[in-house]
Amino acid sequence: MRVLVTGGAGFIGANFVRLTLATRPDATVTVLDKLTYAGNAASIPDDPRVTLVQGDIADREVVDSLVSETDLVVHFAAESHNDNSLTDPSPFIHTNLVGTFTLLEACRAHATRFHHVSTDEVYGDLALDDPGKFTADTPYNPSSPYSASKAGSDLLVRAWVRSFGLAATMSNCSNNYGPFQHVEKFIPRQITNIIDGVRPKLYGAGANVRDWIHVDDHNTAVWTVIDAGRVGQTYLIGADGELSNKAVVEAVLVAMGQPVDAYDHVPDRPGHDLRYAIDATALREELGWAPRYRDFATGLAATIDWYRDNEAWWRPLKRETELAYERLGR
Ligand code: NAD
Ligand code: TDX
Repeated sequence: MRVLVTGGAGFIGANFVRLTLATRPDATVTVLDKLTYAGNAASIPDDPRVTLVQGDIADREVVDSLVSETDLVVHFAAESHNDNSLTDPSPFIHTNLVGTFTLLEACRAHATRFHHVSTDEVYGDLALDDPGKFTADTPYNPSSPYSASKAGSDLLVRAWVRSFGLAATMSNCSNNYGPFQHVEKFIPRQITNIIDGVRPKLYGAGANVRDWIHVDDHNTAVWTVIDAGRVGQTYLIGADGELSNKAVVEAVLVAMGQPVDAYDHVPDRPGHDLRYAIDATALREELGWAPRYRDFATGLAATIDWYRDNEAWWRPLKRETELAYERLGR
């Protein structure tokens, strides 16, 4: 099976490529990645079954040619960081909307199977005391330019399924953590700050809740949906991992042998979503998927070890990332 992975040099995509090589002996993988600030060729394993093509998913010619030679497209490529979308939304519109449109058109032309990777942020946020969680029936209500552009990309996929009969599935996942995540994101930022002797930074009071899932569990779920999901269907992916940001910072500090209160509060993110929570019942009951990492502390400890052991991977990104946060006062 020839698999085209867009964004395969990014966090989740690179872990997906690794999982695919390890579990699918018949698969060959082509990664299409622009290698933006968030992409790193070093995240892709050196393997004869993998080819990296540096290119833009909004480039029609490149996309059409690669899609014509593939059996399955798994679409991870995106501008993915909320904070960046508040500073400059423009690349979010280009990649998440025009890029997804370009892929859809190529898949339509070549009748290629498509899987679209998306986020729970398209549903907006929940109150802290809301007993409910997001389901596939929750109305879209995105808050940031990032989540609005992802919501738009989801709707494009749905339209291509309905209007053109595209064989596509979709998944919306909660917050991922694990190896190869850019140090701009919450958990790796705090781990690498502590390694550098810098205090972690908590936005606002830290009451906001995220529903954490290990990246490998996200990716086994993506393969489950590709293998067994119904075409045209959206599956929500989550592992019942709700934690406040304050609880996460404290867990990182304790796991790294620091005092539990050795962090700073910094100004809050504008429009900051309060709480995300996924109801993954359909995925579990209809498709029989279950997460392997059921305990956040275990997954977090492995992730901390990975950042300790792989400083050469993240060190070149750290200074520039922190300078950008400094400019935002965060
Ligand atoms: P990331 O920012 O780590 O990686 C994105 C990758 O896409 C990078 O390698 C980048 O170079 C590439 N890319 C960006 N623009 C491109 C373009 N125009 N053409 C080709 N490649 C381009 O992101 P991630 O955290 O790995 O997220 C992957 C996907 O999963 C995204 O679609 C995101 O919305 C979704 N998602 C992420 C999370 C999370 O917690 N990180 C949760 C749910 C869903
Ligand atoms: O230094 C920080 N301090 C802090 O308190 C950073 C970087 C973040 N935060 C907070 C903001 C969020 O409530 O931590 C939480 C997580 O922040 P991010 O890592 O930026 O993730 P989030 O905005 O929740 O979005 C992530 O999950 C959904 C991914 O970046 C998205 O791509 C995905 O769609």
